[in-house]
Amino acid sequence: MRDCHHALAEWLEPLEVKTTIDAAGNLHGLYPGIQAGVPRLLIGSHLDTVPNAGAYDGILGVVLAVALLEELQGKKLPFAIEVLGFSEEEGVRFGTPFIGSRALAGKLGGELLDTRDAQGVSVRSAIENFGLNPEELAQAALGDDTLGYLEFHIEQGPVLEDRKLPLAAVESIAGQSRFEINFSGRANHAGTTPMHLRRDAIAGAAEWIGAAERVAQSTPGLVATVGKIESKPGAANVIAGNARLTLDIRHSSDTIRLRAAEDLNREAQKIASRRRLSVSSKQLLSQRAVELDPFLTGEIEKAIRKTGCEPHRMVSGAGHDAMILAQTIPSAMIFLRTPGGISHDPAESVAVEDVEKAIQCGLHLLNQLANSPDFYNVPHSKG
Ligand code: HGY
Ligand code: MN
Ligand code: MN
Repeated sequence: MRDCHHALAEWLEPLEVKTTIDAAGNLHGLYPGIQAGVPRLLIGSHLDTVPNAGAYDGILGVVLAVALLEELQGKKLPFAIEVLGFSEEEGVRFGTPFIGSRALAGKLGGELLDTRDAQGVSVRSAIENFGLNPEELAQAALGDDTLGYLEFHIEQGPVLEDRKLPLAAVESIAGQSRFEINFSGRANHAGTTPMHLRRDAIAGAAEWIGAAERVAQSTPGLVATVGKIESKPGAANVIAGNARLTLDIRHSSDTIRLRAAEDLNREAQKIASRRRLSVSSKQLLSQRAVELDPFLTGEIEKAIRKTGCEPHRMVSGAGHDAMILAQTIPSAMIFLRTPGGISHDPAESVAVEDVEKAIQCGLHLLNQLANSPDFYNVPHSKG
């Protein structure tokens, strides 16, 4: 993250943009407007990613923001532009996502700061270990001079490729729930324990994973993923006494998502009691679905059209920092096509021509907003 901050600072320095790091580790770079004191438009995305990731998820949105400033070639707009690089969006280390952007929304507080990683290090300690001061988190919260937030991001799915389109305007982001589910049974000898006397935690977890897949397959628009499973003691000749796994469940309707989460938690209890196991479920996240700003989304469609492309509106199945900022300021997203629909994997890619289109779209969008006084005259902090 430090190297990433240094690289961005070097790219922003020739644009006379000084970078700062807030108490949550987010990078900020302010490109001034035509005069001091004008409100600001935020453009950015996250700098962190997932294990064995691709090279574009998150970081592309930050580098595109830098590219837009370069393309302005010193031209100043009626509003300032603040480049944002969020510190922790994926939730890989602490299990719960959007830690950086929640600081801007003024929601990085007590319980979340005490959340611990696999080594028992809390978010608060991680902030201190990075040389930052958790007591200064309040200063990271957005001021009321913020007009809105734009995030360029790869689609991470197959839709744009299927439609042969380079860009899309995102109208909403699906809600997501994350759980840690713990099955406990009785470790025992793999050779001497008859099948009917076993309390096999992995076998119980496996039955439940199958149930989760069947619920998602039979519910249109629902996705359920068990991405991580750890078992103890983890030896080939020992029946597992414990199996700990994660559940990630998403849908554009909160009602359907929450009902499916309830059903799956109930199913875990049923499977556990039938197998004389115990099971616990810890909710790590319940993030509601978020509508993005209709005015900005409309402007994005116009800007996409000006690049000579047909604008496509779509729902994002992936979560983004925009869903946190959208709770306080008008927020909108532009998707870039993901070749092969592959993401969260080294095969993740973008087409150079699509990045070029995204930069053109961004310049049209800035020009449209600069010529829309009712956009920049009144900061829209939703409060
Ligand atoms: O998991 C997601 O939706 C995103 O990659 N943070
Ligand atoms: Mn991601
Ligand atoms: Mn992302």
